[in-house]
Amino acid sequence: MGLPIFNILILFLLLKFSHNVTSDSSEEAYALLKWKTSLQNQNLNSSLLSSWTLYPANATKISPCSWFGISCNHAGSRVISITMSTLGLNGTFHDFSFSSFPHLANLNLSFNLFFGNIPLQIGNLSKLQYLDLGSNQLSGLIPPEIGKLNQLRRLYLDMNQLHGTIPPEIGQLSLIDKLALCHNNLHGSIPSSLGNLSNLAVLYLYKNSLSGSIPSIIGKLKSLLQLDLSENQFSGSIPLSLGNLSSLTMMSLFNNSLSGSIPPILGNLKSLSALGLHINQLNGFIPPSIGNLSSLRVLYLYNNGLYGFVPEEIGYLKSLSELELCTNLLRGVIPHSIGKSH
Ligand SMILES: *[C@@H]1O[C@H](CO)[C@@H](O)[C@H](O)[C@H]1NC(C)=O
Ligand SMILES: *[C@@H]1O[C@H](CO)[C@@H](O)[C@H](O)[C@H]1NC(C)=O
Ligand SMILES: *[C@@H]1O[C@H](CO)[C@@H](O)[C@H](O)[C@H]1NC(C)=O
Ligand SMILES: *[C@@H]1O[C@H](CO)[C@@H](O)[C@H](O)[C@H]1NC(C)=O
Ligand SMILES: *[C@@H]1O[C@H](CO)[C@@H](O)[C@H](O)[C@H]1NC(C)=O
Ligand SMILES: *[C@@H]1O[C@H](CO)[C@@H](O)[C@H](O)[C@H]1NC(C)=O
Ligand SMILES: *[C@@H]1O[C@H](CO)[C@@H](O)[C@H](O)[C@H]1NC(C)=O
Ligand SMILES: CC(=O)N[C@H]1CO[C@H](CO)[C@@H](O)[C@@H]1O
Ligand SMILES: CC(=O)N[C@H]1CO[C@H](CO)[C@@H](O)[C@@H]1O
Repeated sequence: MGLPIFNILILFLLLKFSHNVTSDSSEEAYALLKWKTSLQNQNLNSSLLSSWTLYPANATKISPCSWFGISCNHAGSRVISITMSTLGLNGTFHDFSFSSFPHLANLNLSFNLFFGNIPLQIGNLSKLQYLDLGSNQLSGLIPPEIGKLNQLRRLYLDMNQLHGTIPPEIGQLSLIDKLALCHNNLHGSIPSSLGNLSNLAVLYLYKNSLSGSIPSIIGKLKSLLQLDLSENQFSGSIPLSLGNLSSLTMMSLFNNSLSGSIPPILGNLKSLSALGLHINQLNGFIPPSIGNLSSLRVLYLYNNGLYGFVPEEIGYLKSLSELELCTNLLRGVIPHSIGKSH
């Protein structure tokens, strides 16, 4: 006689459990559909977004988990990834309900036609690890709320029309390893808080209107492999602290207004394979320690005010395949040994 009650209890628990599961991912489904209707040009790749519908033929519950570009956790209860690159999608984030996706780890909408601002509600995606809004037509400021995304590992906002300054709050993203804000209209200086990003391997800030001197705190980023600050308006001298970036494989500082001489300590960067200091106002001698950069393949120093003799140590660079020194005040002959490196 106790058995039916037991069954009813099980049934009740099952219903309650499945009700919870359904309501989580169905909220996400409704949020995605609301956003979908706001997207212009949605017919461009219509066959792909046509899976975004409440009642697909074989559906047993309302869930976005089988929709194009959407991935869920194992339980199928929560959206963890939205990946819709290169779909020609034109729209804004105005109708994107950021607070509906508390488990989202990956949001990749790169190479589309999204425009308008990045809403400050983006800070509500508290589980986000990968955020790629690169190669769109976004404008406005980078919201400081991005600093709340403390699980973030990659932040790509490159190739947009973002303006304003780099929010110091980005320095709170302690897990980040790739930061690309390049090819926007950002101005102001590099916030010193970026020196806190101890896991940073890639820092791309090129093609903006950033100014001021390169903060010496960049030399604290011991994990850095690639540093590209080219095509900005940085001035002042190259900080000596950059000589501490012993893992660096690429340093590109070209087309700025850097002055002073090339610090001999850059000869410490044993992993460096590309060094671009061209199109600046650097003067002084080329330091012979450059000959210590045994991994160097590309060395561009052209279009500066460098003078003196080209050091014969450059001839020691066995891997060097591209060397551009023209438009300087250099004297003497290119060391004979250089021919051997070609
Ligand atoms: C529904 O069917 C399609 C193919 O017809 C399949 O790819 C998809 O995984 C199915 N969805 C579910 C929830 O079974
Ligand atoms: C995107 O949509 C907006 C608003 O409808 C429109 O003004 C703009 O021209 C569209 N962009 C492209 C590249 O089609
Ligand atoms: C986003 O997707 C594009 C295209 O698939 C890919 O190249 C890029 O690495 C992705 N971004 C991130 C942060 O994973
Ligand atoms: C981050 O950097 C700022 C500025 O350099 C500094 O004041 C702050 O104490 C740092 N925070 C952490 C957590 O290291
Ligand atoms: C240098 O940067 C300026 C913008 O700051 C740009 O107009 C110019 O074309 C760049 N020059 C080269 C040679 O890349
Ligand atoms: C760079 O390293 C030297 C020791 O090699 C240290 O004295 C100096 O403070 C470091 N500079 C920075 C900015 O970390
Ligand atoms: C670096 O280069 C300088 C000048 O060529 C040389 O005197 C010095 O010994 C080199 N240092 C190392 C660590 O190789
Ligand atoms: C996956 C796919 O088919 N993407 C296409 C969507 O539309 C844009 C613009 O027409 C194309 O460039 C993509 O290749
Ligand atoms: C639900 C939730 O966390 N909402 C927050 C989203 O972000 C805005 C702006 O930071 C906050 O004001 C909300 O409280």
